[in-house]
Amino acid sequence: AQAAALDRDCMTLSRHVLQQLQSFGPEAQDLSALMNRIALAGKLIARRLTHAGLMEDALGFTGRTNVQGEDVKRMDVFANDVFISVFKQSGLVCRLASEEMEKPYYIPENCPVGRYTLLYDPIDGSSNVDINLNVGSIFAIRQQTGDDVDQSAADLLQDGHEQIAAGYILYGPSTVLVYSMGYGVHAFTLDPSLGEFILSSENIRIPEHGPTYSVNEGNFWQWEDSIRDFIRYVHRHDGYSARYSGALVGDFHRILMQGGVFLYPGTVKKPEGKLRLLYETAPLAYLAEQAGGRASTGTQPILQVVPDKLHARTPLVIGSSDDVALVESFISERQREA
Ligand code: P6P
Repeated sequence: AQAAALDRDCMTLSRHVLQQLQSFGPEAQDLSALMNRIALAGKLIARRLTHAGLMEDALGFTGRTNVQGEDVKRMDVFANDVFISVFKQSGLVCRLASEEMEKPYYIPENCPVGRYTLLYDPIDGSSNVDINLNVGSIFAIRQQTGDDVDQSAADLLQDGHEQIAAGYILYGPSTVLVYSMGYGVHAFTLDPSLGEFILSSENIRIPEHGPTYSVNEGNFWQWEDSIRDFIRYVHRHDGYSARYSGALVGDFHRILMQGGVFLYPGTVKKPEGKLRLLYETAPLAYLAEQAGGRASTGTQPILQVVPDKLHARTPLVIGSSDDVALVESFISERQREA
């Protein structure tokens, strides 16, 4: 048993990535190093979050608004800067595209053979930071196509099948890193005493159905009728319970591990919804499909959506295949009546 425990403690993130990419050849080294840098970013952010309440300028707002028109919190800026610092000298990526930056950050002198771009939401759910509830970082890795001399990053405006890896870091009671490179979904728990992310769940599968529906019912009267039809259905039927934390990563992680469905629908005023495609809904959709679940806008798979701009938004219905299909059935029913 001791030997088994030691073996488990030795299954670190970088070893797991190399195992997954055995057939990839030299690219495997780059991707393993890249994932290791993401893990370093996660550790730096987790460390700051743990001490934020004890530091002068870690919590609260900066007074600025970001490209999304949202108030920027000090932790948003810190986490964004962490990813840039971690990758600046790494020689692993050419560009970083973030929710917190209007344009991507270019690192041309370090543009490697793989020509990777890191897309990320450095702190998702930052409204939870000041009340010590879970927040997360979401990331996706794509390969640059073309040389983007005008730095328009137009090659990023492609569908989610262009992602070669995706994942998130959940800063909760423990810090958990979840990723997939197309060979299943795997979770690692940070062992602070080792400073290593150790494999804790391998080949995670989303159950076909789950008891949770996760949505902000405060928007009930802003939605299309079809979403209200779905909510009325779950209210009337046993076996469903509502869970909503206001932070996407934690709400999705519950669905990934236990099944159910998370929704952030569009509203009549904002049919495209609130969540951003390239660094929120597409990475999570990649994971959901890798884990045997589904992710749709309500009418088409998220991974088929081609963004018209870097910060494009999509509605999101994600989780157990049966539960996503149930939501879609209410949407198609209303479309038939229209
Ligand atoms: P609402 C956080 O701001 C976020 O981007 C996601 O993490 C979360 O799921 C959603 O917005 C919460 O939005 O409108 O329910 O407060």
